[in-house]
Amino acid sequence: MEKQGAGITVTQHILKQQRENPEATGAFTTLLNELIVAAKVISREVNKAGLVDILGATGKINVQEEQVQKLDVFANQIIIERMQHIGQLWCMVSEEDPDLIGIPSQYPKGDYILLFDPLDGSSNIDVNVSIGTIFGIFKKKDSDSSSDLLLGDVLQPGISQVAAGYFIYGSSTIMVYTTGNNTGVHGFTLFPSLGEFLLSHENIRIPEQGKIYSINEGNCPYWDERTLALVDYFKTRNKETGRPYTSRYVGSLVADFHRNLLKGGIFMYPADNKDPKKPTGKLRLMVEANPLAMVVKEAGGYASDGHGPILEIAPLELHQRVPLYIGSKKDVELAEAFISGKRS
Ligand code: P6P
Repeated sequence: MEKQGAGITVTQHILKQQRENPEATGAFTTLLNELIVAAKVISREVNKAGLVDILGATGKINVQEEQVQKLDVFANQIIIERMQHIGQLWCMVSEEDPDLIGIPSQYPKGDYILLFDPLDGSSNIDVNVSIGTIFGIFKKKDSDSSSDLLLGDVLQPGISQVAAGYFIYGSSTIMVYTTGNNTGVHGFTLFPSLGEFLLSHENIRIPEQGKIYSINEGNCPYWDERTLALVDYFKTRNKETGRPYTSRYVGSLVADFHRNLLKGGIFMYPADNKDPKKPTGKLRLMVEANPLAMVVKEAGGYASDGHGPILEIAPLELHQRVPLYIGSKKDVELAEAFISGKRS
């Protein structure tokens, strides 16, 4: 076990990447460092949630028509309050808020747009299952410099993200992020005694093919024939293709994604006819699928909506939902072949 004080902090890692990027101005470093502070505050609250009255639901419903947990509200407020004054953001997008979140006039604005799911998996908060924060960062389009907050500035395809990552609040608090352009995917573990994230997973690469499939099989009555055939494929015995796969499903996207990123495998949340208002599945393009799609692509994996790359979807609205197949490249390509009808 490395002695406590050793190890590269995430701040040192970000600064090193800044030095290696000739166009870097330090703005991005400031942004990421402040987000890390917000995550440390959320981590502390999540870890003591069982001891204070911050468990349970608020009795409110969010724009996703989901029960709002007290920790959801806390996490959302912490990120907004910490990030709005750093002078690097044009605006923010939160899963918890229906509209764009502007920067109050007393603070300077910047060119970055932060999109986030403040506490993903919140239905697991009260049962001590890992939950997390997912984030993606765009640069504002070089549209006219009007100070108007334009949705067009934000509705960019995931391929335009300049960075993405997540924090997992579980047995330990881990941060995983990438700035793309072959800089790799790197993981850092929070040492509470130091208050620092130290490099623990350098240059994460996802296995090209896995042995794990993650999906909520309780939804199978609502799937179409192609989805049923795909899931049945992973469950069918076939020695040369290493099947049946093992089923692992926590119900927290960040936890299921992180396990498959490290071990290999595929996470699926297909379109279903369970809720006529959500025909394209439950997960959100802008604050969940796009950030994780950037991470997995940089780690050698792939993310699809069943017909093509998640990162190439031109968003039409802020809280657009998409079917999500994400993980090991070969497994996701196979899923895409089933869902698009190229194979059965
Ligand atoms: P289901 C959590 O509420 C979440 O948004 C993701 O974290 C998770 O992958 C998914 O929903 C679980 O949904 O329908 O399987 O409970």
